[in-house]
Amino acid sequence: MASSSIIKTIPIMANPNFNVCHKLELLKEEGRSGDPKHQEGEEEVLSYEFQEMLESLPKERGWRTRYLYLFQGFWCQSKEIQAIMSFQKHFKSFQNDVVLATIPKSGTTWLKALTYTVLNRHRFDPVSSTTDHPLLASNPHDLVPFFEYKLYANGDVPDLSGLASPRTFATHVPFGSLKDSIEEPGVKVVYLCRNPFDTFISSWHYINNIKSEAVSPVSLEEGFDLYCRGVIGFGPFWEHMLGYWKESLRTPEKVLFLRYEDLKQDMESNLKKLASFLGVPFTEEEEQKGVVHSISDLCSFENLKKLEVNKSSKSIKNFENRHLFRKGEVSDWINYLSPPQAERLSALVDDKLGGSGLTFRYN
Ligand code: PAP
Repeated sequence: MASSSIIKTIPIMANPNFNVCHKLELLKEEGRSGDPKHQEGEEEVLSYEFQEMLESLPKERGWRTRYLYLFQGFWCQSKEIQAIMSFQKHFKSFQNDVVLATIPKSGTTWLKALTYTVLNRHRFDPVSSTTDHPLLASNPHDLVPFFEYKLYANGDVPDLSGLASPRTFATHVPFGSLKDSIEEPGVKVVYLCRNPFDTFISSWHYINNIKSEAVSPVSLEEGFDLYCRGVIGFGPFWEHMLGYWKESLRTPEKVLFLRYEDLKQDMESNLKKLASFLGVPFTEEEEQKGVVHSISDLCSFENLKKLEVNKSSKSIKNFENRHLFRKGEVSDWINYLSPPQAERLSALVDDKLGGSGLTFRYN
């Protein structure tokens, strides 16, 4: 399907200078080598102008597509760039919009589940509605859509004006590339940060599970080197984290900065922080009724992982949901990184984030 849609959307004959081999390279890059199983859920609508722009960007070996491009100061795939450009051009924020931001593998799925459940708890009671809560039948990515993978994917321009308030979205885009789109007063951003060691290990596993067969696997050593050089989707990780961290210090009423490890250690006080920040604090009555505890349980790794929808269905970009629930632990990196690798990453974190006030717990 993709190859025929490409021929339709890219008028090769209209441009005599156009290099057909180069177009085929771009196809391979996206993992669409003509094999239909690599094409599921992906439409090819790259314009000439876009491809020219792409070719002007620095590029490096990609993790799950052939290349990552340096776009607006961060690394991402061509299809993501296309979606982000459409998002930046067309998205209009409303007062009360909520945007969940993460670098991949920091607990995005978990944050989506928690935020959706907190915001919708009067419609869907997390205490009593144990059988008909939307989280039991839908993956969190289907309840809180990404700008770049869902709403604006393929350069689409969705009509979001009719969505119920507060509209809740998600993104992996760094703060610098998001800020102009969320200037409306009252828009709130929740950033979830995870220690870079576990984020790397989680990314490495995930990408090798979902990548197309057309792209060779990334070894742990190679992936680690790319990660430490900042070459990972939406990275460098330190710039992603620092962007939101600094903004959370500058405008705490607009950006809430949460940590994965803190949620693991003390979910209830972090849930209260989240609900207050979103303008829907828990009442004493709710606390007594066990609402906070029920939300924590409903959204727990153990509960989400065992649901049928998360074992056998697909969500983001048609990838299998089961890969989103691997171990859900803090410090799994110890099982993978050698002492020299741990030293290298530790020194990098000190160098890039030292003095910022942003610190991590690794166990
Ligand atoms: P995404 O950015 O692609 O959406 P994301 O959800 O951030 O992925 O990352 C998945 C990680 O969060 C996995 O970590 P692991 O590889 O170290 O296991 C996954 O297990 C973890 N995760 C998913 N849901 C939960 C949850 N409810 N509680 C804790 N961790 C979770």
